[in-house]
Amino acid sequence: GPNSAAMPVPYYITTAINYPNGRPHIGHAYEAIAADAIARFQRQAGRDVRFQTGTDEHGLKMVQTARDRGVSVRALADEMSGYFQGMAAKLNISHDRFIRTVEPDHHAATQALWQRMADAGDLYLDRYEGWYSVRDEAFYDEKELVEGEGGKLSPNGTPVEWTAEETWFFRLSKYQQALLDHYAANPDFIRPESRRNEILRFVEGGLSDLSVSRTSFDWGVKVPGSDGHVMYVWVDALTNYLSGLDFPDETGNFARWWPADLHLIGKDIVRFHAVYWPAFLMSAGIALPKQVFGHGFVLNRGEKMSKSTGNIVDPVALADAYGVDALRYFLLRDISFGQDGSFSAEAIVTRANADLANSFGNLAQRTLSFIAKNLDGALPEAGRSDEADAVLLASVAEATTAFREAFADLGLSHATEAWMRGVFACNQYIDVQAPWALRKTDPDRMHAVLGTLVRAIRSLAITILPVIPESAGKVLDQLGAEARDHAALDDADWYTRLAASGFRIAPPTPVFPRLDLKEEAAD
Ligand code: ME8
Repeated sequence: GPNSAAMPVPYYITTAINYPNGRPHIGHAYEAIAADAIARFQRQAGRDVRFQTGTDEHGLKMVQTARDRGVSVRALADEMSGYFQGMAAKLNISHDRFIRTVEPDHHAATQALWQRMADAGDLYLDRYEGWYSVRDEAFYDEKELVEGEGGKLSPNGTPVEWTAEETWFFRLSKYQQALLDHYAANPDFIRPESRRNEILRFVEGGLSDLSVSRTSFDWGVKVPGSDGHVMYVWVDALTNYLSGLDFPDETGNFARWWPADLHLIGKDIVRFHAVYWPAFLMSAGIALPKQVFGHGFVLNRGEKMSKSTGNIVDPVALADAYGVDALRYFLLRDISFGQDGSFSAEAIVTRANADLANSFGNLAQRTLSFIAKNLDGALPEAGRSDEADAVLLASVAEATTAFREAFADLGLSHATEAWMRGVFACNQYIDVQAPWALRKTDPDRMHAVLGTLVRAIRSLAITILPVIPESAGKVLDQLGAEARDHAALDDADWYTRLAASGFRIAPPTPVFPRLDLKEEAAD
């Protein structure tokens, strides 16, 4: 019927917007890469994807960093936001929108949201006295603080300072039950489970009203009708997810993509996304995002990265040294998604060599160069098939299906692990079938083996595209494989069509070089 024409279903995914008070580090790269892989996967699945990332440029941390460096806050924001945009370009991030919170439209959107919360009766003026961590840009209750060497610290171990000023408050306490009801009715709203439990405990413990404006500095979004007040940076930061869709215009992009399917963020900012944000949205009468996923932290050889220990690693330098796809593959394969994980240059090299260069790369290179050399690049003919061919193609189909199932559920490392099972099956097959030996003794059988491998390599390359888009794309180019979405995996006729087109495989350039550890990048 007229309604059955495949109308692509929208999918809106966002990363956190990063504080540009310094250059991007590997944690920022990790989040961007994970979100990008998910966005690419959903596009392959036929979804109409919108993917947003950006920089969060207001707040006291920016003000203080600019003061320390002796530059204007805007100059600091412009320079550092540029590095984040450069990182996204370098890492092959396929975002549709890079939002900066200094943009005038974002200010207007945030003021519109504020006005709705005011209209709902949820904002009131009072005096705030309490603890604030500039590093976390967060207020903390006395009971949450821990005693550190130099005084009180936030639960994240960051310094807190006593703050006392007149501010606007948001009636967060009013939303305690509504939030708990929402978590109960939507068990997947907060993932993974550990984060969900943490948030449940926090909200069950009672919510205080939230101070949502500041008067001691003016770098931020102005509170409408309240001279001297700028909004608390998290009010404006969270609103980026709406302003990127042209809110308060609720037609166009907003109508198409809101509510978001996934806010992908790190574990340290789940409270802002799973408590404050839904409460603001409820107050403003706006639908809630479908899911908040708090991924784990990337640690440098098991250590937390910090400016003071000087162990912050520049992801662009790492990508230059080892290749973008080696870095992407390593981060998504070696870190169990949702948990913390460790990284080191050695670990990247070891993983990329084992899985990409020696396994998948070698498989593609051996097969394609053999065809280029011995069949003059023509696609192998049907030949004499054997049960082993069907068994291999079934193992590969099983691996690619397992990849898709795990990936759709954000089991990114399990997905990649499943994919490798398909690669191993191919390498076993090629060793047992030994097509090079069949060239003289049984060319008919050789054709069947090579044709089976071409099919398997294409499926594996399409499947791994979201993780390593550039190199998997090159393998598919070498194979003449044009369609690259999930539907292409089920297209049984492509091989015959390609063969009939007269396509020839050219002598291939290796796509996955063997990596060596580089001294400079290892530190
Ligand atoms: O939190 N490993 O910005 P941010 C993995 N502006 N992820 C990490 C990480 C690490 N070592 N360090 C940080 C902010 N992240 C706010 C967000 S959103 C409306 C506003 C993650 O630059 C962190 O968890 O401190 C967050 O998701 C993102 O990087 C940006 O952190």
